[in-house]
Amino acid sequence: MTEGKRHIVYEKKQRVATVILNRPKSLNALNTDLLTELLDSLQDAETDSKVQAIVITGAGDKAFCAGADIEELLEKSPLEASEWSQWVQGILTHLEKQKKPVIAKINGFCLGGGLELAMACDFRIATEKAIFGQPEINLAIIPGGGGTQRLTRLIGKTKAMEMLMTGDHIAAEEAFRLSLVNRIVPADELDAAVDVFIKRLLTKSTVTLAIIKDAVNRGIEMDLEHALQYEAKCFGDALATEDARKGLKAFLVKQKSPKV
Ligand code: CO8
Repeated sequence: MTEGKRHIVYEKKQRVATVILNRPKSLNALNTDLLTELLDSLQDAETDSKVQAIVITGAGDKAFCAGADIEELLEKSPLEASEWSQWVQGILTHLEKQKKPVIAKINGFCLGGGLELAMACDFRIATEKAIFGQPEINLAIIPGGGGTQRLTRLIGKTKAMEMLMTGDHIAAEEAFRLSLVNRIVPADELDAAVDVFIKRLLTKSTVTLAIIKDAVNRGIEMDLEHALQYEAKCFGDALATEDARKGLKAFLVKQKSPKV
């Protein structure tokens, strides 16, 4: 399943596709080849109907991802940098729009482009030792993979501005307090914690999960009036599904919903 891939390990097991960023010697830094392979893996996971959830993680025990590959960045002209930023943003937006739930399993440093990647996922589950940050300012550059925007939306302007302008790292506990991550667990419990979380999701209606995801992600970009209208449309879409018919009827005869 990883044929032709040098910087990504891609596996599919029991309805879950796992994408491992695999450049541990560079703390899984994101270069163009890795990002191309990431996109390719995501497209496969999206189109494979057997896959119902996606996990993204980093190889080794030191880093999820330490950001964009700094060596590669230095080679770019300003125009190339801007075009590359748009290309990366496109991949991360593609990831965010995946219908299937995506979990970032964060096993260490989660910095710069690495945090941008994690923020495009639906959930972030991290070890207690994980470290987060947007340190680009310390290189006199800025995040170009959506960091200035997604971080602000996730944790609010006050703390986002502080993280972006100081470049300071924050510990996992602080990331949890800021709602940047969903769970923090001891390192040796990370695999189990992600498995338990995914198993919960897999008991739910796949089509309804996709509708919730779309309603949240689109609604957050609208004013409340339009967002509520959109929610009402999604509510109708959900009710029209076979799963909703089964779920509602099951309740009335005091049975569990088929997938619960
Ligand atoms: N790019 C390239 N190589 C890296 C990177 C990186 N981002 N991070 C670490 N490495 C390499 C180091 O050069 C080192 O290589 P070598 O062994 O050959 O010297 C190896 O990984 C191990 O790193 P360290 O020796 O530095 O390990 P430490 O434990 O001492 O430090 C740190 C770990 C704190 C994570 C440190 O490596 C560090 O600060 N790394 C850079 C973090 C950073 O600044 N990230 C932001 C990069 S810019 C960016 O992400 C912009 C995003 C723009 C677009 C979005 C793309 C998706």
